[in-house]
Amino acid sequence: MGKRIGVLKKKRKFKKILLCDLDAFYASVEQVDNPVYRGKPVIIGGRPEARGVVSTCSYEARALGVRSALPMAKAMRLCPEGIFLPVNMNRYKEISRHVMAILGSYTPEMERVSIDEAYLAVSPGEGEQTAIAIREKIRHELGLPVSVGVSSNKLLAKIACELAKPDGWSTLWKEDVKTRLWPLSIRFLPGIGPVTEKKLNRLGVKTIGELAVFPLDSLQHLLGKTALNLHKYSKGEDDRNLETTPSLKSISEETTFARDIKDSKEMKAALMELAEGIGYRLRLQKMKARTISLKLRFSDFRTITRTISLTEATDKDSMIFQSACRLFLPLADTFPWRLVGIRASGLENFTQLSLNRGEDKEKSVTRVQDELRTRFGKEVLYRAQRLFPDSNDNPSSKNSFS
Ligand code: TTP
Ligand code: MG
Repeated sequence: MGKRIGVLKKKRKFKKILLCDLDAFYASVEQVDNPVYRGKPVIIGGRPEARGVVSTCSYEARALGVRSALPMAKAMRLCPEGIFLPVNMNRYKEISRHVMAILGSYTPEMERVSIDEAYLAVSPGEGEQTAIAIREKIRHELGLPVSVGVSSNKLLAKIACELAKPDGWSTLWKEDVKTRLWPLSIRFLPGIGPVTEKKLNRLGVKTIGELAVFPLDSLQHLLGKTALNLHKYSKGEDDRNLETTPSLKSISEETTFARDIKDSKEMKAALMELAEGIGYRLRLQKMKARTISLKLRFSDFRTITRTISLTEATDKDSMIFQSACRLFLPLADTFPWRLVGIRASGLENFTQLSLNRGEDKEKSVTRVQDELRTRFGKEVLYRAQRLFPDSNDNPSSKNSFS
């Protein structure tokens, strides 16, 4: 009878959880941007003379004992041949936005944990294939290695990812707990830092398996409230939900001029740059905007906004630029201006059905530009109109804003 009840019991299918974490993130970005650094010990951090510490380092440097948070001076002693670089945060943030946009294109259920790490929840049958697809896409589009852990909860997905590093993916299921989780050091568990590790080690608890069989009341006596969670973790149990990021409502960019401007041509050049920035970010997020707003601040700090609704949602630089120009036209004699901004709202998700085939000329030029911008930063892009300042079509070649 009991067995028949088991058959009748509805089988619940749980979503699979993925943890994606880029490998040696800052160092890998530098290695992509500067091919001569590839395969070498690259160490990113503060200046040694200012008692700077290591932010991260490539796996080649890790092999020599260098680690995050180590004093830079010590890293130099350990690795005199190393390539030591400062933190180029703007570049890492730009790449991070692209990584997150790629991850977000696989599922709306995503929790961003840090600059290079996010949890995703996907349909029950799609864990492994999504992990493979994500790794290929990030490698292909950005040249970066990412490790992915797949499981049924956040804890096991995170540990699976750590076991797969660098540049790999793996699974860790509840049925693997005894064979694969229990032999690991307790340091793999969230909430166990060096202090807790020492306390537990003193009681002879070194592995997760030893923690799992340690009496809960003794653990509570030693560690207080955290004990219960740790005990659950040691059995591979974790009921934390994904804290998904709210969906994007608008994308805006603005620029304050180095000096107040009066020239409509300079304004249009600024609008073009802003439109390109917004178009790029829309395309990264696979979004199109239905509404474009223009924000103008005058020299006396008065600020106005004007808005236009489009008949068709767009992610094209030219359409964003033209809309902003239409909004600006009636205001062309309201100078001097201190600041200008563009906002794209009424955002809609769209799935790019075809990447290369059947796209118009503007689309294919834009795609190449986006790839360049992603790889080398926006400074690499010089549109023809900036290279040919005297052309009639060109409103202004001067880039007088910051
Ligand atoms: P992590 O993902 O912890 O480290 P990582 O990507 O460099 O290496 P891996 O994931 O392969 O172990 O952190 C992401 C970035 O955050 C890292 O590249 C640099 C920065 N960071 C610091 O600035 N200081 C730190 O102490 C740590 C741990 C990271
Ligand atoms: Mg990382």
